[in-house]
Amino acid sequence: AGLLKNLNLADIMTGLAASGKNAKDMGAYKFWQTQPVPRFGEEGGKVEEGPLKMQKVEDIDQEPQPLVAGFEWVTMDLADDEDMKEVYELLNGHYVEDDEAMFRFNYIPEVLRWAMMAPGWQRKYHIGVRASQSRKLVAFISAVPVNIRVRDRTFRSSEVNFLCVHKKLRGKRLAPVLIKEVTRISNLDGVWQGLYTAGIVLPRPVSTCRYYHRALNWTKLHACGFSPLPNGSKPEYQVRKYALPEATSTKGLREMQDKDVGAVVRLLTRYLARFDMAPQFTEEEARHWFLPKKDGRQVIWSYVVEDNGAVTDFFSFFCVESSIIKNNEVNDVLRVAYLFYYATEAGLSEPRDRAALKTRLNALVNDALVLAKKARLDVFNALSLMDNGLFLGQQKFGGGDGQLHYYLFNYRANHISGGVDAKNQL
Ligand code: MYA
Repeated sequence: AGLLKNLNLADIMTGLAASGKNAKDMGAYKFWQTQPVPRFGEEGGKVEEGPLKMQKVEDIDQEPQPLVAGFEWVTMDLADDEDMKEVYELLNGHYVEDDEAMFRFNYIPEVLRWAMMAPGWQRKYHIGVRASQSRKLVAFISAVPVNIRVRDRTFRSSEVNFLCVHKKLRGKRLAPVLIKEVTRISNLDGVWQGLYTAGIVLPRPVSTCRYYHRALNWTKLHACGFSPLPNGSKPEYQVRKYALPEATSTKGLREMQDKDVGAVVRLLTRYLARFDMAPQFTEEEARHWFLPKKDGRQVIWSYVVEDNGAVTDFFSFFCVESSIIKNNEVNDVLRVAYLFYYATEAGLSEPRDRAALKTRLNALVNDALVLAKKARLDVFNALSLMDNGLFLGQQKFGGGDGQLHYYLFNYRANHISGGVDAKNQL
């Protein structure tokens, strides 16, 4: 079993830095030990899955918790260019970095809008904190609604992302206040569960994945310090190793269009049913998350294979840039592709034919690499989830040192093992 969407654009870098080193005893989680999340030390054995705490909307505070003097709550208007610029600048200066500060995310407004203005979004979930005098935006948290299925139960939850506190205000317990506020707003809407990912260890991951990277433009990755030259190798050899064909190879492959949305949702729903945890997409959501928009910079690429009028395969990837920083100066950007959802009839045949699935996924992902390279992306990232173990090795992805932990808020679930380590050995 595997899971889920690697949507949390935020955590690629924290992931690189984490690997469990942040774990502490339960008692040391002063905030998290007060929250409805499973505790460390209670793992093992099968538990009954479901909400940890039941509440009523009438009992939820109508007003936010007051902030310390000098700060005030605001909701940001991401449709407004000025507000968008402020969120963009806060995140770019203060969001997730790698340990050596070599790369910093460059979240262009197109990506922020895609991630935070998904179907069902409401402005009240774009929560900011301003310094009262300077009016400066100093902290932010956001959520979009998602229907998440864990095994055979589906529930609505708030998918929380872009939690960020200005570097000068760190360590002042502002993050718990932001988390409580997004919880309160969700609760007033009758939403009692949350979904989030982080590179750091918190009580208590429902699943943990590893990052894998596949060079598309090795020369650039090497020049900026992302890819080392392996001992005994030569640059020409690395370039040859990662070379890709000029054209895709799958017959019937084409860009996804609006007319494909229904077929893609049906195929994806059947495919995702094979995993223990997955979002459930409506057509409106699939249109938002998958259909490439041609105005502005492209964020998402999606392709289908059409065979005799039927959609038999689907894959998608999105791009988030990272600034390459040298001597505190931004010299260039790394264009990073992230494998998003995919589905194929090859995984759905009865009886299950793993060899056929492996062959098909390798062909599709190889085409994804070709298309990402054509789009001038520099590296292709994927996580150890879904059926990725069937192609990561063959497609020359290398394991990164980062992990990504998946969390559920107010929902107790048995551990879900990642696709690669469990069944799909590389
Ligand atoms: S993950 C990305 C998080 N952002 C970054 O890493 C950007 C760079 N870092 C920062 O901006 C700050 O360091 C942050 C913490 C804001 C992260 N998730 O205010 P503090 C706990 C959850 O003194 P600061 C993403 O966006 C920490 O363990 N908790 O700390 C998903 C401690 O609690 P405890 C975290 O460093 C976010 C407390 O905060 C995280 O100034 C999902 C310290 O607070 C973290 N990533 O600020 C949020 N980092 O004492 C949860 C630290 O117990 C959503 N902490 O150890 C839950 C679901 C809610 C919806 C429910 C609906 C019903």
